[in-house]
Amino acid sequence: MPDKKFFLGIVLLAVVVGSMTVIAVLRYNTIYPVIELDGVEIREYEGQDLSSVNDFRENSIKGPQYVDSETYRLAITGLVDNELEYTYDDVISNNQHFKEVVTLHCVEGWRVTILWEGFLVEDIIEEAGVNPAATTMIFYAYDGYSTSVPLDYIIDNNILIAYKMNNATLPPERGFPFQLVAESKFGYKWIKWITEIELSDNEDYRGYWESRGYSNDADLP
Ligand SMILES: Nc1nc2c(c(=O)[nH]1)N[C@H]1C(S)=C(S)[C@@H](COP(=O)(O)O)O[C@H]1N2
Ligand SMILES: [Mo]
Repeated sequence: MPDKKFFLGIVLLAVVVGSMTVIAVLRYNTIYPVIELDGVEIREYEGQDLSSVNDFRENSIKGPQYVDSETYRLAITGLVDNELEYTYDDVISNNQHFKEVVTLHCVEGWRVTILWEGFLVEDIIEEAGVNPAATTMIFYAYDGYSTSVPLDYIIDNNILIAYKMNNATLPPERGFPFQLVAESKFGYKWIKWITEIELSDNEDYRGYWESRGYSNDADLP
């Protein structure tokens, strides 16, 4: 019966083509996962071309972290008059917002130019009352990562903590809720998923990559 063989052949072909398509789509999404945003990201700002949220290479020490904005707390600790804890909404509603286009350069050789929106680190720590002995800010993150920068660097350069990039809320992959915009420093100072800011007098503190051989000042050449 040639009809039956023909029919079986068609079914077999459909199954093979179908499963190959499914495998291809799954593979593509694993290699190039498309990040979901709360809106359409802008790709140009005041005449300047911007990179995309998808142009970063994901190489975080433990992969993307999924932080719950309801239970999230940002702690201000160390050499301060009062240690404080803020919720996500506290940070968003109690500080003046700023926008700035800044390029992140990773030591691996790639870079991305992004419109960042956030708050001055200086404003966020102000209420805690910084002790004059503090010289260093140590940042800790949800994935166990840490890094540090001089307090003067933060103040003199109006360094921001971002909660939006290219007009969209930071997605989990890019550091939700907050990433440090460590302008003029290599990417490993741009800590994502920030949970704590410690004021310290320990200028020799070494963060995750710094303690593995990367320079502690991380200044771009
Ligand atoms: N919490 C945390 N922040 C981090 C990292 C990390 O592994 N964990 N990686 C750093 C590095 S090396 C770079 S280049 C930037 C951008 O990394 P991304 O492309 O993985 O977002 O995030 C920085 N912030
Ligand atoms: Mo990096």
